[in-house]
Amino acid sequence: MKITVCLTNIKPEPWVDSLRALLPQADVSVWQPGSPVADHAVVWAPPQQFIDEQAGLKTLFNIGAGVDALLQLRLPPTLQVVRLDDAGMSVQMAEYVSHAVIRHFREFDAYERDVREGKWSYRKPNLRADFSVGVMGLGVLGARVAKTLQAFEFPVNGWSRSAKQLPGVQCFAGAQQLNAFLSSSRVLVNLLPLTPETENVLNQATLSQLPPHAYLINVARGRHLVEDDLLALLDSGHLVGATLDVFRTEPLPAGHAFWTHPKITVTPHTSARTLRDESVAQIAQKMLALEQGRTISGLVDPRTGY
Ligand code: NDP
Ligand code: OXD
Repeated sequence: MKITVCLTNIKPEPWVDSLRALLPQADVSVWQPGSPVADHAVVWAPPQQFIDEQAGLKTLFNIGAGVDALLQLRLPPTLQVVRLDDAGMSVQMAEYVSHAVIRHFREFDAYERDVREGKWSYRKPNLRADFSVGVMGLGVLGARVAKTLQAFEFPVNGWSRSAKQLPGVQCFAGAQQLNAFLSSSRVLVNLLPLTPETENVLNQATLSQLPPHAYLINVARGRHLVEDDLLALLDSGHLVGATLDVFRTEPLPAGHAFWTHPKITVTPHTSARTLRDESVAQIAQKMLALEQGRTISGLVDPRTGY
């Protein structure tokens, strides 16, 4: 089995070493222009030249959960794309989102401000029953986030494409139930994949359906959010704040309004990082399964884009 590794802006050698350790029978190398065609590839943001030269490649293993950037390339119809299936990301996402929800619910920013000013002041506690959290996307990451938030006894809603039943979660599905989902979610968490259907889904019309004083947490992709619509809704007071991990342009450009906005918390696309050991273990197992003719999870459906 021949494996090629093509990672843009990531050092490939540690990935090659880990793959060699787990698959000693395989021929693993770093892709260079003109490299021979491999059976499988491990990729992050490969150039179109890589796809064009590797005609005949069977599988692209993306070292992330989101495949939106890969699907922008011209891919041969026979090439299978496989995304990371958790591989240690869901627990990180659950930590990040729980932190953001609890920080907002318990008003820790306000307490920190008061303490900096030497004030020993109590705030009236928020009621958990008024803090329903709506999770958009109930896949690998969204389902884990929904489950974790229930441990803190927040009412949890979920929205997905197909109808679902998750214990303790009020589930909504499809475009026809989007407004009902939004109007019952005081905190909105976006964990959708970026597809033609979901691009710009966080906009003036949808965010206005949230109850007054709602809060947004976007941890999926920057292109889900219409940035000016968020700013306008924060100015009007309909939304009281946002935690944003992903942006239309990354890194977030210097001087962008989000950097210093008093109601916005920014993190540098770090809510759930790819963990090399877990990812290589998952990818190696899946390569062996494919070589033995077994089916694997995490295959991307080119028709839905995720
Ligand atoms: P999954 O593919 O497991 O889940 C996607 C979910 O979104 C599914 O529940 C799916 O519905 C739902 N969905 C897709 N399209 C629509 C639609 N049009 N309307 C309603 N629901 C829809 O993905 P993951 O949970 O693994 O990852 C989600 C995203 O998180 C990734 O695509 C990536 O963009 C982002 N991400 C961000 C990271 C970060 O560090 N910021 C790290 C990792 C991922 P159904 O179940 O019915 O198919
Ligand atoms: C991913 C990401 O999609 O890190 O895995 O954003």
